[in-house]
Amino acid sequence: MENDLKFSKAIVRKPGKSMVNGLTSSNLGLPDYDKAVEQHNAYVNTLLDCGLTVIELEADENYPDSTFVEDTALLTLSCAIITNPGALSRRGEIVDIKSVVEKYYSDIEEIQSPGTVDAGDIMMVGSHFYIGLSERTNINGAEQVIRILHKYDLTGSTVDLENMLHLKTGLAYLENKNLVVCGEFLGDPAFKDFSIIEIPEVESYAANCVWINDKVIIPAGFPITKQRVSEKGYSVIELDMSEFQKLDGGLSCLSLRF
Ligand code: CIR
Repeated sequence: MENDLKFSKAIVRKPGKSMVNGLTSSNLGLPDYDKAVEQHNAYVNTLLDCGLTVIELEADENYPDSTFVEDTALLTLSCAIITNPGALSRRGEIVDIKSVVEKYYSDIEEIQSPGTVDAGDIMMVGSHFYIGLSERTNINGAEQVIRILHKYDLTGSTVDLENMLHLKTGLAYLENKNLVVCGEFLGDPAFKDFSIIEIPEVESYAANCVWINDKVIIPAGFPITKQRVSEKGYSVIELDMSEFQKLDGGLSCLSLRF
């Protein structure tokens, strides 16, 4: 495995009022826009506290799920890959994201139909990228990602998903070989060489947490996760994510870190 990398920047997008029309399977009710804005502000402040420069984009009311910027691009140390989101209602999000990413990357690649990819399905572990095959990311899209990665001396492999929305709904890499794992990924031989931090089903939402420069951000209200991640020596920051959870969105989904 590679040396730990340090992120210096993050791209985020403010939630829009249209977020109430976002895709969801959660049955937790409609998100409250004002509360979501507050939670998003707290998220941005936390990224700043972690030492990142935050590029904050204005809300885009045309795309109810556009605050979940993570799905629109894969940002690696060598290149950026603009995805082709699996949900039709999200496909147009990539146009604006591409224009932002172009300011920071000279090597930009794009996934082409019929390939579809949501980058929430891609987990970076050093120079290797695990790509979940989900309802959003198909094999054609995953193979395009792997081909592109090879051009830049990076590697990728696929992981089958049964129930989760995205790969990182149930996995989070915390560097130093530490991997947060929940649900269907527990016991998966693909992850046998990691030091596993198991998240019980009752706290499954907290499996989507984020490592930023040796701090780990987890959603508030998940004491077992907090304890298990803290025990590994990380400084843990908790954020209230209730309004984004209503749209199946987790902490990683709200930013592109690079
Ligand atoms: C969607 O279904 O696309 C959004 N409501 C949630 C996206 C969450 N993104 C992620 O897990 N990377």
